[in-house]
Amino acid sequence: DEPKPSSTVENGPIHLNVVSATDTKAVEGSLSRPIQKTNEIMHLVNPIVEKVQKEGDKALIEFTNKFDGVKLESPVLKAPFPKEYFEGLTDEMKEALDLSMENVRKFHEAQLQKETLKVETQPGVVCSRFPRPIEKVGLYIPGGTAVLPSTALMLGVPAKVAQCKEIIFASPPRKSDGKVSPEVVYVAEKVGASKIVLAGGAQAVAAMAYGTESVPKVDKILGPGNQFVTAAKMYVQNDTQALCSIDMPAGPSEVLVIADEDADADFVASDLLSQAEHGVDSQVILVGVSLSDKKIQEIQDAVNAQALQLPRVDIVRQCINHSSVVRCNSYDEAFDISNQYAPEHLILQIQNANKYLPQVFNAGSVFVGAYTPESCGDYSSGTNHTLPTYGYARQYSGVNTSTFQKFITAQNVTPEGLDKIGRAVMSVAKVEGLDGHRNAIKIRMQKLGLLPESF
Ligand code: HSO
Ligand code: ZN
Repeated sequence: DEPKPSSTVENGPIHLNVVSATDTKAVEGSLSRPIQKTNEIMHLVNPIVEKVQKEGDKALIEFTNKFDGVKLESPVLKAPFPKEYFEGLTDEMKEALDLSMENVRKFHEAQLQKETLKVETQPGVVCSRFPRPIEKVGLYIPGGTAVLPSTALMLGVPAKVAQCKEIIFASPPRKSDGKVSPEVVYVAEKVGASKIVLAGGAQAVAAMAYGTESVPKVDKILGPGNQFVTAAKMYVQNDTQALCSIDMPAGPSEVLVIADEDADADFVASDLLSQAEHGVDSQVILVGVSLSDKKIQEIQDAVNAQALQLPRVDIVRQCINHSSVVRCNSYDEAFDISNQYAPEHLILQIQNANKYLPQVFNAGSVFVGAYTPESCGDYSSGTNHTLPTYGYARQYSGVNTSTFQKFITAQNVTPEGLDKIGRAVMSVAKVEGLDGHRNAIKIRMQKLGLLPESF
C-alpha cells in the first residue's frame, strides 16, 4: 500500500521551497494538489470488483493470494477472535489503545443525537425527526508498511456509540503469517466487531458492498485507503446493485501550519514532518505570518535535522521536496490562504491562537496552540482523524457519530391542520398537473365538511 522510497532524490538538505504570498503564480503552484488519476485506476479496479461480486469468496481468496501473497482457507475471521490473533499485544499497548478509545468514546458519545426533534409548523401539523443507526457498516483498515490500529478505533468507536447492529472490519493480512496486527484485532473486539475480513484493496471493498458466502453485505463502507480502495468505494457507491454509501472521497493526507515569529521552530518542523512521513504524496504547507529570515532558516534547519533522524526519511525527503513555506504579512492573509486551500489539518502556532477560530471556514480539524500537535488528534485526544482531504473540507465534515446514523422524518396532521395547509397543497398540485395529489386532500376536506362537494 505504501509508496516506495525513490532512490532518485538527491541527498542534499531537506528544505521547503519558500514563496511569497504576493507571487500569486507561485502560491497557486504550492497549493495545488496532485491530480488523481481516477479514470485510469478504474480500468484496473472494475474487473476486480465484478469478479468478487460474481464469484464471492473464491475470488476474494484468489485476489488475496495474488496481491498480498497470502493463501487463506477462509477470508473471514469470526468473533470471538482466536487467542493466537492477540499474540504480541503488550499491556502498554492495551493501555494506550484503551486511553485513546475512551477519549474518542467520550467525545463521540457527546455528539450522539438521540432525541426526536418535534416542531408544530401550524396548529395540527406536527413534523418530527428521529435518528436511527445505519444497520451494517464495513470499516476498512489499510495495511502496508504502517499498522493502523488508530484508524480502527477512529471508525469502530463511533460506530459502536451510534449502535450500529453489525460492525465488520476489513484489513489485508500480513505476508509473514497471514494475520492482521493484534492491535487491530484488539480494537475490533473492543468495539464489538462481528467479523474481520482478511482482505485489502478493491476486493475487500467489493466483498463488503455485495456480500459473499462469508462476508455480510454492508450498508456503508468507511475508511481510508490507497487509490484502488478509493476507486472501488466510488464504484460501489454508484452501483444500485450494491446499494451502499461511503464516508467521503479520499486523497493524500495534508497539513497546513500557520506560524508567527513567536512559534518554536522545532515544534513547527515536527508538525510538518509528522504529516510528511505519511507518504510521498502528502502535502505539507507552512504559512508564515511576518516571519523573519532568521526564523525561516531556523525552521528549515530543524526540518532537516529532525528528518534525518526519522526511519521514514526517504518518504519525508520526497514529500518535503514538493512542500512550501508561503510568506505573508498578516494573520488575515494567512487565514485567507488557509480557507482557500481547505486543509485536512490546520495547525495554529501563533499568539492567542484560540482567538482566531472564528476566522476558520474550511478545514477538517484545527490544532490550536503550541502544545497541540496533530499527533494528539491522530491518536488519543478524542477528535476523529478520518477527515476530508483534497479540498473537500469545503463541503464535507470529518467522520463523526452522525456519520453512522441516518434521520427519519415523520408527520401527523389533524383535521385542523389539514384545514390550515390543504388549500395550499391543492394549489401547488394543480400547477404541477398532479391531480391525484390534489384529490388526496380534496376527498378528506370534503368529508370533513371543510370544502363544498362541488369544489
Ligand atoms: N494523520 C492521518 C491519521 C493517522 N496518523 C493515522 C497516524 N496514524 C490522517 O488524518
Ligand atoms: Zn498522522
